[in-house]
Amino acid sequence: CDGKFFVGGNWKSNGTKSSVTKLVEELNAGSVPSNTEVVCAPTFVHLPYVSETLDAGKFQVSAQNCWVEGYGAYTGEITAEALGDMSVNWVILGHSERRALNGETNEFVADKCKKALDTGLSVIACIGETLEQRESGKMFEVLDAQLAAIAGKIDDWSSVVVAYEPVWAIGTGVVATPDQAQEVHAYLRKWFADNVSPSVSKSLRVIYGGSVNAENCSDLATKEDVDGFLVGGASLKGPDFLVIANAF
Ligand code: G2H
Repeated sequence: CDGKFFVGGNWKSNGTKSSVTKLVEELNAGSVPSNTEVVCAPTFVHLPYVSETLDAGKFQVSAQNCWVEGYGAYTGEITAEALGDMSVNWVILGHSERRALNGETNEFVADKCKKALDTGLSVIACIGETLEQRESGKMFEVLDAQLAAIAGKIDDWSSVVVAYEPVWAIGTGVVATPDQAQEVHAYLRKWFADNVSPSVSKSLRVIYGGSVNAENCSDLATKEDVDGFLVGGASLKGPDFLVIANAF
C-alpha cells in the first residue's frame, strides 16, 4: 500500500514492573527505520509508564481495548476518551482473544471502532478465521462479515490499520506461510476496492499477525500486500521485536 510499514507489539496480559522496565530500556536502545511506524501495546496498568518512558521519536503506544461508550457508569471499563486524555493515540480492537473469551461480536467490535475513531484514536482492527472455518471453506465469508460490520459503521478509514490474524496461527508457533498470508491480504485489498473504494484499498495498511518472530518476519515482509505485522509473543523480547521492526 501507499502507507508506511506498520509493526505493532501486542503485549497482551503480560509484564511486571521489572520486565516492562527492562523491555522499555531494550527498545529505547534500538533503532527503527524511517519507513516503519512502530506501536507498542502494553496492559492498561503499564500504559502510563510506557508512554512516558518509551522513546517517542521511535515508538508510539496503543491500548489493547476500549469501551464502546464515553465516560460514565461502566465499572471496570476504559473509555476512548480516557485513552486520548492520557495521550494514548492507538487502540487494538476486535482481537480474536476478545472475540472468543469475551464474546465480542462483529457488531460490537464495529461499534467500538466507530467510538474510538470518533474520539480521535487510531484503530488496529483485527479480523481472522479459525481453523475450522478455513477448512470448511468459510474463510472468506467470515472475513467478509467481520469487515462488512465495520464498514457499515465507519466511512473514514484513514486512521485504521487492519490486522489479519488467522486464529490458528495465534500463539501457536504455526505461522501462516508467506503465500498463505499474501493470498488473504490480496483478497482483503480487493474487498476494500470493491466494497469501500479504490483509494482506501490503495492506502489502507493490512498487517499480518500470528506467530510472527525474528526468524520468519523478513520472508513475510517481502509479500506485496503484507504492510506490516501485529506481534504477540515476540514483542515481549526487545531484541527480537527490534529485528521485526526492522524487517522491511
Ligand atoms: C496474534 C499475535 C499478536 P502471537 O494474536 O496479536 O500474537 O504473535 O503471539 O501469535
